Amino acid sequence: MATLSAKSESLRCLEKLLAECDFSFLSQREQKHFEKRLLTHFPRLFDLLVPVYQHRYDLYYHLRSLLMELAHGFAQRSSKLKHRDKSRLAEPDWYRDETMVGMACYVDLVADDLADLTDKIDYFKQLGIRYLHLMPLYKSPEGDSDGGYAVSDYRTVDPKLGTTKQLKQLANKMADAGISLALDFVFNHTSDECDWAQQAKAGDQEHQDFYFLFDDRRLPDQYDQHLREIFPSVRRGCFSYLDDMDKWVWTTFNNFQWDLNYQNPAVFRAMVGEMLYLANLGCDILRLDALAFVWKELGHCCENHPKAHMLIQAFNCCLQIVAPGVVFKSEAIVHPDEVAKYIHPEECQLSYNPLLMALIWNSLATRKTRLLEHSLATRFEINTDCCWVNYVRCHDDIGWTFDDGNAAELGINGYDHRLFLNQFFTGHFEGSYAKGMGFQFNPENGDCRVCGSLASLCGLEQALEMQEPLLEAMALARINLIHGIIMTIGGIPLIYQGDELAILNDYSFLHDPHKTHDARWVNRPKITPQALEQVRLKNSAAYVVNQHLRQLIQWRGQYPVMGRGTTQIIRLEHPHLFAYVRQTEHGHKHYFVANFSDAKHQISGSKILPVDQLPRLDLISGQSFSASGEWQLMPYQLLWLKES
Ligand code: OTU
Repeated sequence: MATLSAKSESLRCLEKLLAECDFSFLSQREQKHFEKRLLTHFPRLFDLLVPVYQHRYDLYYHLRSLLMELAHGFAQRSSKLKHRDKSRLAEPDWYRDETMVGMACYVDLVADDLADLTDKIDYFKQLGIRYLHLMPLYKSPEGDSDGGYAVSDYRTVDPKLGTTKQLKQLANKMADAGISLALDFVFNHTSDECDWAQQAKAGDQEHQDFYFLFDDRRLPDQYDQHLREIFPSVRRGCFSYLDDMDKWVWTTFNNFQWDLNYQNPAVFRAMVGEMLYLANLGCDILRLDALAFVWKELGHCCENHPKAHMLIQAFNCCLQIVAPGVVFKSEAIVHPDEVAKYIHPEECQLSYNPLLMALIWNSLATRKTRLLEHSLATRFEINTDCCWVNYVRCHDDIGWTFDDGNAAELGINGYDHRLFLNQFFTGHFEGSYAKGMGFQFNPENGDCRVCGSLASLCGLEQALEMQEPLLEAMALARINLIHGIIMTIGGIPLIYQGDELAILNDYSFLHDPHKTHDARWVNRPKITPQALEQVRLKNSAAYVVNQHLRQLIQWRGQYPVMGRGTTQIIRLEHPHLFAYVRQTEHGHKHYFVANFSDAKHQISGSKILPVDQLPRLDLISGQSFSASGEWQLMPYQLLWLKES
């Protein structure tokens, strides 16, 4: 009866806390509602926080402050959002809808500011976008702010972009247009200009305890032995020296991004406050930035620690109490075994799918599908209440996060293969069509990642330079193929700004002293009116890609199997083809076959369709395919065989 007694312990604790807390700022009705939520979720929150903070004599005090934080968050949640919470609770898997298609963009790269973006909502709506991730738009340091991921104040919109009021208006207008808003919850670190960091610099002990500050290198040296270097070209190791304080501070990323110390429960409580503030702005999805790093312990690699999971679940629990209509999206760009561990209805309902992303690029480089098929066959399936976010490009670099074991099973040496992929996508491999740039080369282990826009990595930039129509056609076929896969394989497709226009690399960052050291800016282009104009020019690259994407989105939205269905990877064992099937619980099926090579390939239909099936229509080519036939796939062709 261990769980029963544990539960009663948590409820006893809650009873005491409630007796001490003054919620008079809530109406009687609201108090009742809030306490009901607490009764349901507090036991779990308690069970998560007690083991994490058992070393703290003052945990009870922190729980009381946390309860007050939650109550304030609840008080500040508008009735409109509470109403949305109610409907989401009635349909908790709303994000699995077949019409869900996402896009990620920077406010100032697609518009002048928030007000201008509000006027441009129709652009996204017309394209079929149902969720928009706005890259960090909070106050951050002038100059280099890691693209906004160094947050100075979570509660202030970057004045260059507008005001909080405008952000709320935008959220409202987006909701009216049926578009969900995703915002970043950057909770692993703050900028060194954040109020907490400023107070720490001024000598305030309470705020120094918000970070990992060290008087000398003794502990940093011990930690460093086990840590991976994320930005090795910024500095070696994970700590930065602070001149003014004569101390070392933990900085996983840039020197100006100070890691928060979650061993201190005050940090958890404070960040819950910031999280609820963001939720109450009216966002639907919170993207948990760099979530793998939030728990640090000596002797551990400090990524994916079991306590990181407990913390994230605890954050989610707080969300269930105050803003249950909001879901978490995991940004774990780590080993696939570890990515999977963040995905759970009580942890992160959504997760980027970095394995699919990396292996799609791998298949384009090698023209082979073995690793893609072999890895996804066992790794694609996740909790059915959760959902992958499938993407091919984002604002970051591409990291080759496949499993070396899976590669070895096919006779591929993971280490050597990554070297090849970096060579290929930076255009250094003979015959490569890709024009990418290396990112964060680590001289110690040869590790490197790749940056570049979708179009440039697919060969469009090279083809246009060479003025080779055939190469251009191939590049466009590659783009269309991989857009087709993220649209159909199961989960929410997430398009990256400019990819709907086949925008090439933007090298202007090389002349900006605040950006030149960070090659990721090559894939953060400004979407100019001229770029948008391209779409009108029939047969321009932008036109071809855009038309295809629109068509895919429209088809996707027509078939429930593209929403709340399941995916099965078909073990074709064909060197160049990749196939999967989507299925509803009623047995409706759509089949997909992709050719990852620049040559034609054949396969017999019976390898995909059961022999007793009627011929099926391919939505994309309009041709019919039967189980008894030999199917011929053109270079980079994708078949979408709907039910007849
Ligand atoms: C995230 O990415 C953001 O997406 C980046 O834009 C930020 O710079 C960074 O966090 C810091 O806020 O290192 O190169 O999963 O790969 O979290 C990208 C591990 C990053 C990291 C990922 C991080």
